[in-house]
Amino acid sequence: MSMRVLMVHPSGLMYSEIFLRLEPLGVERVAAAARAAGHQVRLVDLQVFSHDELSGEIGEFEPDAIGFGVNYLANVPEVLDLARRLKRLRPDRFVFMGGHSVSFIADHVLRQADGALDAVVRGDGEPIIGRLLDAVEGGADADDLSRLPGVVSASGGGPAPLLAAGLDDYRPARDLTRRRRKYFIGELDPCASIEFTRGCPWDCSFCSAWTFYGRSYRKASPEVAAAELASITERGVFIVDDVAFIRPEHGDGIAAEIERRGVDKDYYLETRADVLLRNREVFERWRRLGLRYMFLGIEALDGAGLDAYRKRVSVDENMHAVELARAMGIAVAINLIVDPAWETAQFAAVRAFAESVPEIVHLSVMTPYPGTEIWHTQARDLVTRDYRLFDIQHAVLPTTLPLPVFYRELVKTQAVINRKHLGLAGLTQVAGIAGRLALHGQTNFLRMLWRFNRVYNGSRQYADHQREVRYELPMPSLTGAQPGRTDLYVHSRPPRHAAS
Ligand code: B12
Ligand code: SF4
Repeated sequence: MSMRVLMVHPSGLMYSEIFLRLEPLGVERVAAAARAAGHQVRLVDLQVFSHDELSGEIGEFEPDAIGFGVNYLANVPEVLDLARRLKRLRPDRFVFMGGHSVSFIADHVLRQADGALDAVVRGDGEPIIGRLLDAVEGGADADDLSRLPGVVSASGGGPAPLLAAGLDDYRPARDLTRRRRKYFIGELDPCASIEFTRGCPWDCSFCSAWTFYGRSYRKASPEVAAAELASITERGVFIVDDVAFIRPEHGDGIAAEIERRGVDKDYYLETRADVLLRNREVFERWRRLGLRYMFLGIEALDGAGLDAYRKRVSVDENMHAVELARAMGIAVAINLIVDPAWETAQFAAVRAFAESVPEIVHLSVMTPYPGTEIWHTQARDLVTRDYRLFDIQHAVLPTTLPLPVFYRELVKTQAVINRKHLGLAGLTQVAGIAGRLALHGQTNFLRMLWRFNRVYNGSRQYADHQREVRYELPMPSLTGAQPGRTDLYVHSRPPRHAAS
């Protein structure tokens, strides 16, 4: 016996799709585990398929179960509307969700779905998906489902989610994602994604990566990671780890396997300044293997800001890391967090900084998410709970500047940064890259260059606040005080052997 299962990844957000669109790795991994449990699985990624095409797929495949990946709060309204429509069409079909964001607000989303959603899976999907689908196939009701680890149903939630013991058991079901040539990041076009490690041992106050995994840290074995890389057809590879190469021996181990197999790719990764400085040789080795782009979460240009975010690095370390990456010939993107309290002087200072360095400077607006510490300490002031605005491109906390002026300053700063990269100096280089990619039929990068001015528009961002709100985030627990660490965790701390 087996079920027909359709896994669905929601649409991309306009504000992130300018620079990149990436394969839905989490959904692919859950799909692989469902398939290994004997079920027939298909996958539709709404980043590259339309809602009409999803309906067509459902009509043809007639799935018994439909599972949505909800890593992003901003996607919750779309997914809730889809769940309601699908349930209306066939009430006996099992509709469920899983993923990062929904894990923190499972009860709330279930209530908002008003019966259209049968279950939410919290935490890692691989260890539980087989048991969940088997239970559904066997006729489990809401009570039975709520007894499965990490599963929340109308009857509530039962035991804590299971933590996958390691990352080696399932390879993402990449064969199920169609239109793969639409996945890209900048000029890595097309681009696949891969996961070498899961979790983060730091504890920044604005981030939910560490709370999701209970500060655990798991690694794929170098042999398995390199074999997976070798099986990827795309030349570009985005390493999704929150902080790449924390453990130098792990980065070296994978590098050795890549060298042994002669895998030739271009890589993009994200890491921290202190990790880069500490493990410089590993990054140099990866540079030789094809590491071309690096995203560094610098977050603030002053010590007070870094302390407030509990980043645990100094301004000096941050700047040294940028210089080091630059000297290695790696193209660096720096992230800075925009505090809604900023006035025009702070925006001007960031513009001056952005123009003084060759790096790409990316801005994200400080946003309290459920699962972060600042959700408990700062969310009391939220000016909106509209899910769609929780995409770190909108201000959901009160701004010191009038909101339209805040967006004008934000967009002006982003435009300066964009002009710098698409300005005269960069244009010849960019034209060369775009031309080369177009010759190979890859036009994602080219299209990205034209989209910026259409998408980044202060009036449009302000207008986003005026839309009718149908779904809102839950009220935060307004303690104002710092919550206990473990109270924020989706996964409790792993047993010793799993953490290593
Ligand atoms: C790669 C990535 C992206 C990619 C998206 C790729 C894609 N299409 O999936 C890009 C770069 C586009 C992206 C963009 C954004 N991202 Co992002 N992203 C990540 C990152 C680094 C890795 C995700 C990943 O692939 N992980 C590996 C896979 C295997 O894990 P997973 O997806 O979590 O899946 C597991 C479980 O969640 C669960 N699961 C997942 N789906 C499903 C579905 C079902 C049915 C079930 C049962 C289980 C299940 O099982 C999986 C296996 O265990 C995460 C951080 C992280 N470590 O997870 C941030 C993260 C998810 N992103 C974040 C943010 C803020 C964003 C943006 C809003 C930022 C922005 N404005 O640019 C945008 C919005 C994206 C959008 N909606 O279009 C935040 C989420 C915060 C929040 N609470 O909402 C995170 C946690 C980063 C952080 N440190 O804060 N992101
Ligand atoms: S911001 Fe980076 S270092 Fe800090 S907790 Fe999140 S993933 Fe870890």
